[in-house]
Amino acid sequence: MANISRRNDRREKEREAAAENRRELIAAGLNRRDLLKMGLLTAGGVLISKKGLSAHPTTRSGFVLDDDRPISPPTTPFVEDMPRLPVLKPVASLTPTPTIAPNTAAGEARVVSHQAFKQFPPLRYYELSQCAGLVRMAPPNELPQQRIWGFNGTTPGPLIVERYGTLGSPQQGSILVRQRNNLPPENGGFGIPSVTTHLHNGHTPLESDGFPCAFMERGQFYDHHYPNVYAGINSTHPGVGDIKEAMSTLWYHDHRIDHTAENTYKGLVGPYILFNKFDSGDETTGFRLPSFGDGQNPLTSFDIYMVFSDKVFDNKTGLLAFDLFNTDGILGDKFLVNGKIQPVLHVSPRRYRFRWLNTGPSRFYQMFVLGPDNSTKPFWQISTDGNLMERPVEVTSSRFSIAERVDVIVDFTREAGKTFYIENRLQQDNGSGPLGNILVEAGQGQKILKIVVDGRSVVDNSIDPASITRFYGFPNTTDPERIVRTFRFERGNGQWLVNGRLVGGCRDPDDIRFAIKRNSVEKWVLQNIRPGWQHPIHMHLESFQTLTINRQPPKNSGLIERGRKDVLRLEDNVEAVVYFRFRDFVGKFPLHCHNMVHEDHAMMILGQIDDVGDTKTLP
Ligand SMILES: [Cu+2]
Repeated sequence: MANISRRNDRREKEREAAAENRRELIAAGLNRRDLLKMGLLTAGGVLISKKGLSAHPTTRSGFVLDDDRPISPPTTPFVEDMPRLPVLKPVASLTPTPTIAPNTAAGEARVVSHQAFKQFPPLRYYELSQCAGLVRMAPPNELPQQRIWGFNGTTPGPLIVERYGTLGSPQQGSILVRQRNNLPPENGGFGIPSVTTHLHNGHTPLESDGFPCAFMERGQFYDHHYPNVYAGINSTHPGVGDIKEAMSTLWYHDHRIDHTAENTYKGLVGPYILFNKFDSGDETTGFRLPSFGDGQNPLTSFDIYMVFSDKVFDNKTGLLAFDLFNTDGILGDKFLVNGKIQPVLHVSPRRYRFRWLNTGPSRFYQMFVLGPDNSTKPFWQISTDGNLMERPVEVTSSRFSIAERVDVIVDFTREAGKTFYIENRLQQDNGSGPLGNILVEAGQGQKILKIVVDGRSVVDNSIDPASITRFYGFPNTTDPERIVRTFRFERGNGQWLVNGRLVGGCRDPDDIRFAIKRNSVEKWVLQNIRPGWQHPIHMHLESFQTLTINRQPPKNSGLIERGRKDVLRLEDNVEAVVYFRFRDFVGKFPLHCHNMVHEDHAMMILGQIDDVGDTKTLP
C-alpha cells in the first residue's frame, strides 16, 4: 500500500506541475503552432513530458491516459434548484432595419444576401448580445463567480420558442435573430471573441446557418433568418413542406472554426424549440404531450429543457479551466444542468416531458432514472435529435453523445413523496469516447440531477405514451440516390482527419471539397475503422435516416437507430450508410465530428449545395 501511495503522491505532484506550466503557456498566448516550432509539442500533437508539461503516460495501445487533467475543488450536490430557462421575448423593431443584402456599412458581418427573405418575410424579430457575464455554478461560498461568455450574458442562453407556419401561410413561422458580438477582447485563458452562431438541426438558408468561416468580429452584428419551415417547401412538398420533417428540440451555439470547443465551453450555447399544431405545447390539443405553459410556472409548465454539460474547475482558483493542449477530448468532473452543478428539480405527481441536450465538449451519456432502493424507472423516449420518432418507445435508458438530443416522457403520477436521480451509467475514462458499452451498477454512476416529487397535485391532461401509436411517421427512403459518397473519419499525426485531410481552414474559397445538387438524394457511407475512438458525426441543413450499420439494418425495433437524426454516433469499427435529401436552400456547410475537441483539430470537411453538384464519391 505504501508503495502505491508514494507513487500516487509523485503522480499528483507531476500533475500539478504540468497543469501549472500549461497555465503559464496559455497565459503567454502561445498556440500549438508556436509550441511545435519551439519543440515543445511532439509530431503526434502531445506536449512532451520531459519539460514537465505533460504527465500523460502513453499505454502500449497508443492511448494517452487522460489523468493529468485538473481535479475540481469539492462541491456539495443537490443544494441549488435547477433553473428553468427563461423564454426570449421578441423585440418590436431592430435598428438598423434588417436588409436582404448585407448591411456592411452599419457593421453587419454577413457577406451573402438572404436567399429566402421575400418568400418567408420574418414576422418576428429577436436580438441577442454575446457578452461576458458573471454567474454562479455551485452553491454560495463553494466556487467563485465564473466569468462566462453567454447569450445576453447567460449560459445556457435564453430559450427561443417558435411555431411552424401552417398550410397557406408557412411564413407565419419566419423569424429573424440579430446576433451582436459584444464580447471583451481579453479571454481569461481560453475562448476567442470571433464567433459564428449555428442553429443546430435548423432547415435554414445556409447564409444564416452559422458557417464556421462566417466570422462575426467584436462590434459587429449578424442577421440570421430562420424561416422555420418543413423541408421540401420548394421541391417534394411545394407550398408547405413535408410534415414528416418536423423538428422540435434544437439548439444554437458558437461554431467558430478551430475554437468551437473553447467558446461553447465558455458558455455560448442556448436552447430552441419548435411547436406546430400536432406537437403543440398544449396537452389538450394535438399529440397531447405535456404542456409547455410559460416555461416557468411549475403548476402549468411540464415540458422542461435540460442542457447537460461537464466541466472542470481549477483546483487552486476554483475558476473554469479548459486545457488547450488536449486533443483527445476534454472530460469534466462536474456535471451541470442548465448552468448549475448537480441541481434539484421539484415536480408534481404527473407526466413530464424532458428535453435532454448534451453540449459536451466530449462526454457521452447513457442516462437512467434511478429510483428508491437503486431501482431503475422505465420511461418513454419520443424523439431522437429533436425529431419525433414514428411512435414512443419504452426504454430503461437513453444514450446520447455530444450535440444529440432525446425527448423523453417520465411518469411521476404514482410517485408522490419519492426521490429520483437522472444518472449517467456509461463508463468513459478518456475524451476519445467510451471504451465499449460498459455500464456501472445502478446507483454507482454519476448522479446529475435530483428530482423530488413533492410538488402540488395538478391536473394531467397529457396522454399516456403507451396509447400513442403514431406521430408523423418517417419520410420514405426509396427514391434512388444521385450519388453515393464515402467519408472516412480517421486519425493522423495526433490530429483528426476526414478522408485523409484536416479541414483547410478559411482561405478563399473556404476549402470546399464537394458539391451537392439541390433537391437531390444522396447516400453517404460513414466509416470509423480505428478501434477505441468514437465520433458523433453532424451534418447541417437536413436530417438523415440510417439505412444500415455494418451492412445490417438497425437493430431492435430500429426506431431509435433509424429515425431522423442530425448526429450519427459513429462507434469504432463501424460503417454506417445514411440517406439524405438536400432541399430548398443553397450555400456552404460543414460535415464534422461533434466531439468539439476533435472538431477543432480538425475533423471537418466543407461542402456546398448548388444547382449543379459534382460526382466526387470520396471527396
Ligand atoms: Cu470525433
